[in-house]
Amino acid sequence: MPPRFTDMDTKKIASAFDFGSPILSVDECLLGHINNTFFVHCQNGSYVVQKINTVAFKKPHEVMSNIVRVTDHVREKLRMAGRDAKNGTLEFIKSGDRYFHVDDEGNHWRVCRFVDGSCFDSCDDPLLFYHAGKAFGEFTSQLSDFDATSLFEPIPDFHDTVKRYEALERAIQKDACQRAAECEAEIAFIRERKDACSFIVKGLENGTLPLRVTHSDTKLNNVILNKETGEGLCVIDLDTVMPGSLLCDFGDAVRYGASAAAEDEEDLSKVFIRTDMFEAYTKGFLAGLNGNITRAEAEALTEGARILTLELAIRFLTDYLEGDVYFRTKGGKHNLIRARNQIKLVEDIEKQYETLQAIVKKYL
Ligand code: GN1
Ligand code: MG
Repeated sequence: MPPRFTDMDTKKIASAFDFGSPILSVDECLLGHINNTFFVHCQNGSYVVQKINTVAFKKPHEVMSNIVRVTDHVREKLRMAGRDAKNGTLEFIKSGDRYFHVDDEGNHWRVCRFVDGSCFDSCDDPLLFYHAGKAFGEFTSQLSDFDATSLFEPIPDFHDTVKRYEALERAIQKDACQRAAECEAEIAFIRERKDACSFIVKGLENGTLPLRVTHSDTKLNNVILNKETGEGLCVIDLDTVMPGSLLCDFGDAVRYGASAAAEDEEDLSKVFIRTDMFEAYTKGFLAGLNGNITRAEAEALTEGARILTLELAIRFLTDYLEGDVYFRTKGGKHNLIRARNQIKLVEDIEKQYETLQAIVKKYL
């Protein structure tokens, strides 16, 4: 169980941030595997309060610097386009002269205004998934004139699949929890795909793939949709905004939202890519990008989906071997179940590769 928001926390937060009116109540948000998130309801409106996970994000000031710069840029773009700049991007509140507060126990807290809309952990409606894709595409497009190299890398080598692979090999060698024997089949599956791990990394290095500002965690539940129309309203969870490849943003979204099952579904017969959902996201993402995509990127979208799914399999398996130290789990074999699930999805993407490529081609 994640820690609850205590009365003490309420007092700390109320004295550190100016909410403009007293706190009436607090609810906990259970989505997300990294930070602890709470909804704080005040007389004048609601706020999202987060305790930043400083094990994952070792330099919170760099995370907040990225977020504030990027949201300012997006806000300006929305204003210029005559769109809803108030709800269209996150707005953080300062504590003194900083965008976070460190309490006496060393916890890092931050607060942003709550954006009212729908947030889904899963969906079966291609139109909603189209809108999610469009929102993430627009986000990339709005930042296409932002100097990606000026951003911090909040988690170094976050989507460096080669380094993720090497970390897995180290975890296998160390076998800190004597779990490697149980994972032989999964390890073999990943080892057979070692070469695929370098596709995006090399593309960025040799310039065949452009370096862009990426969101880097494009799960369906990281976008708020308009409650009435289903249209994209606000891209959230901006901790991992950093320089990278658009293929990671596309691939991560598809592996999560186009899968027929949740990321931790144990019954692998339920885990496969729904082609109608893949098509909806592709169409939306490309519409949102509005031409801000190169031929090389577009042709590699399916490969991006395969690699990101493989990367998550690698990360979940590494965490299982290391004793579940990174992702929040329900205990037991949760991370191994997630890794098996992602491996099944890689297999299915490989099986349906030609079909998925034909879908992408329809929209180019
Ligand atoms: C984490 O926090 P959340 O649930 O949005 C993780 C992502 C993974 C995802 C898997 C900072 O995202 O990279 O894809 O879990 N975020 C971080 O569900 O590691
Ligand atoms: Mg999230």
